[in-house]
Amino acid sequence: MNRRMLAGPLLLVLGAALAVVPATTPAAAAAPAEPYTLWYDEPAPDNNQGWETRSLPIGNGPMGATVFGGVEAERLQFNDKTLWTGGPGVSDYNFGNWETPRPGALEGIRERIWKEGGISPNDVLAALGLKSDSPRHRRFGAYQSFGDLRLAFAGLPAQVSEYRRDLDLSRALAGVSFKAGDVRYTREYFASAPAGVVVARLGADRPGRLTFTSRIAVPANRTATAAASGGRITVKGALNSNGMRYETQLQVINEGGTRTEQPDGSVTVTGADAAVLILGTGTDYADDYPTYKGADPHAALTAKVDGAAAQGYEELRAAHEADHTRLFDRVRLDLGGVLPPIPTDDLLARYGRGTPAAADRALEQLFYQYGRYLLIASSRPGSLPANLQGVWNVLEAPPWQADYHLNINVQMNYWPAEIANLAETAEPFHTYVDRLREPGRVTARQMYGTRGWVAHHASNIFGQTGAWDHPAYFFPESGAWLSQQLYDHYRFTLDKDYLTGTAYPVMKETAQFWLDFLQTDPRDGRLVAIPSRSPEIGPTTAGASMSQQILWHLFTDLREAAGLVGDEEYAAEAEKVLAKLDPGLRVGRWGQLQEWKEDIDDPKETHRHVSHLFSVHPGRQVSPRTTPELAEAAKVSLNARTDVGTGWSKAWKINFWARLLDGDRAHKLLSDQLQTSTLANLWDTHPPFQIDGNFGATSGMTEMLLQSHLGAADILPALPAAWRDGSVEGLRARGAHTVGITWKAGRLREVRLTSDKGGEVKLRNAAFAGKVRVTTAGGRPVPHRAEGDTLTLPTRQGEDYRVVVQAEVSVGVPEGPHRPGAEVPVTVTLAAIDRSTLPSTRVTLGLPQGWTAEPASARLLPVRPGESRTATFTVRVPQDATAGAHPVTSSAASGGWGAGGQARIQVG
Ligand code: FUC
Repeated sequence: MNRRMLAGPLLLVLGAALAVVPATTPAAAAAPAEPYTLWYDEPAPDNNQGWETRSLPIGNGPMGATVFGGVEAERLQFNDKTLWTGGPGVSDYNFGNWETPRPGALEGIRERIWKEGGISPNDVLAALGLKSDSPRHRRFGAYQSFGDLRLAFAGLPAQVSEYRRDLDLSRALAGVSFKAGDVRYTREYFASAPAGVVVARLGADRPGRLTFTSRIAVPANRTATAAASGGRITVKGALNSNGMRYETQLQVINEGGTRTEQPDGSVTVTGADAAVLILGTGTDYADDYPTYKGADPHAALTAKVDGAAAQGYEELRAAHEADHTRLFDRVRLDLGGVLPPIPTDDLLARYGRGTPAAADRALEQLFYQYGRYLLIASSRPGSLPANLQGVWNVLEAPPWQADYHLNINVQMNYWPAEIANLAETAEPFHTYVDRLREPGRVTARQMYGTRGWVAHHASNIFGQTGAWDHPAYFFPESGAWLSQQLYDHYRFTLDKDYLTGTAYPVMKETAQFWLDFLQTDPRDGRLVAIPSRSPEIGPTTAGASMSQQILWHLFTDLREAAGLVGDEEYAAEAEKVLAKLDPGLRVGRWGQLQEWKEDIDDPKETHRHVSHLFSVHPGRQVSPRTTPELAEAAKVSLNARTDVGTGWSKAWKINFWARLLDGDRAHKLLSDQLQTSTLANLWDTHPPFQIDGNFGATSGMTEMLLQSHLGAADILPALPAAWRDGSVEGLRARGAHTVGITWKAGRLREVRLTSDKGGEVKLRNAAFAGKVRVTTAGGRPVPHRAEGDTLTLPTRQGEDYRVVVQAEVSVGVPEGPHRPGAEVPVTVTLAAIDRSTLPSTRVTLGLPQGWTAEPASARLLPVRPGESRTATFTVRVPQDATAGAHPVTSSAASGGWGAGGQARIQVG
């Protein structure tokens, strides 16, 4: 919080104090979105650290920009996802492939692994990797800052009041406003996907008071010419590294006042009422193997900026907002959050430190939606996928080149896409994977002598599929992991054309690689990957758990998909592999899920990668619901790893604990991430800034509320105590369903469901063992089946359904401690919480061994809607009862349904 620039108190308080209204019905859910706004009372410092921790990001997919908000010197740093050094423009670029053949290299490594059990990853990469790319990443390249739009305002005092810089996630609008003397200045920024440009409007509430000079600065690692005419600044040139041509144009449109162009390529506006700026970028990159080169960007860029300039500000903004809200508004999350009237950096700093719970919940809601916002802003159809920093980068040499890491990071970027109802944002990711196949075929043939395609641990925008000689780089499983995500898109959408045209060809060609690469393990006759390494940890062996688990998913999915597209031959091929494949699941000597085929896990290892739990998430081999022993082993492994880790590692752990059905632990990891791995602008930090943790957290929070990887839509599978009351709208479940959920006091109240394709839907929650009412939105009763906690109902395409819980049972226990031998009055209350009358019901208590209740059971008379009835029992605490909390459960059951509650009796 800023001490120097005093915020105008009243305006800010009112602006931020709008409470989040809990949405309990679909009608309320359709109301305007909550104030999902990040705001600050100071600018971001004008340096790299200020950029990383405090600038506010906007983006339209291909382009991104960050707002600093300086009063006299405003800075908009901007990016275009195609501007990279390296690649085919560098004469000796070779897609990471070998320059000369290395006969016997793979066989030599395999022989040593069979003989020695495990060998050093350095040896593997020395034999199979490409000599280091030096100077660092000269050929591989790195994502580049495009430049900075600099605005120098004349006549503003050093001291201003009522300063506010904000980012409204629901409208994708960034803003700056302050008062200088008697004039209020405002700036509004957005990145329009329909127009393909970044737009700014600078205003003042008194006529003629806006005077500024705009110019564009670009980094020094390129040639650059700057010119200005007709209010249009054009800066263009080529990167020194690879000759990639780039161009940026800024159109300055003044309302009132005068405009002049200077020979240095800057434009000055004097005495205007307002001004609109339109910024566009282009390069001659094309996603086109092997040259990756397209046309000079000038013509297309000019047309784009001309087109946007012709539209006018209001029209541009209306189209932008309509486009953004179409995606953003699909999901609403209410955890009972109420934003307090404090800046977001203060909200974050106070999180989990005894502030009102409603403020913490508000930050969690904001963080959740920020993940969705960032995905919309950095990944739109027709552009490259979100990289390690989404689309935002201020440096010439960003961390890890801001590239595409394929051993978890790019996968994690897209975890929220389906479940958080942004499936179309994954299109760039699908296309990217699809296009990697062409270069990947060459690498597969050269390095391993196989069919199919392969990529390793990291790639660029130029089809790098080979491996560097750094030990982290050996990860040929990346393609199989990527394929799993492509097939999942089919599971969520049931889009047969996508399956046939995109996912299946990728899956099949990936499988071809593995059909040739897999070897029979002489120890047990099973098929294993060799060499194989658990990402970035331990020795290189045969059949590390993650490799095998990923391959189990690949061939299991392939068998299913081949059946769906009618490729019988490959369905049979997959079946054959699965019969012999080592599934990578073993419980080791300290009860852990083994990370390797050999029982060599170190219980003290706290490495950030927890790759052997791929089977828990994003995989589906291990779950407390289906494989309880393996799930226990997974918990042992995860506990040993501890809750520490980089931002993305914590985010992954939210997903793990959600899948292990431990909502409180998942929530603990979320709060750890917010407290220790989140920057003031709510970007995730590894450290440094790395965006996967933002996406992973949004995914994990969704997994706490809804899971569908085991067939049924599992409702509130990992609800933490901290999220006592709430609702969520618009989540997606596999099988092409949209799901809304309302809960109260930690228990399910209502599920809202719409099916894109109709068909039978299975829902899972303990409440379904009790009495529920299932209707269409119009109130027509829908026949359904209940078996234990699973409810099955037929659905028709596009129809809305409501499943409303009718009965709630609660147990009342007087506060303890109670002495051994004491008689404790325990009440069981049955409430008819919706419209059904609950028929006469028998109520019983479940007590610890040796405890007794009087009476043994009680009969309650019918309960009318909105009313409740209570039975009272006298529970005797045995003389030998130990001190501590003892569970008491209750059940109420009547013809075909039953419902339960529970509490604890404290003995001491
Ligand atoms: C993987 C991780 C690192 C980092 C990098 C970008 O290699 O092990 O932690 O996230 O990707």
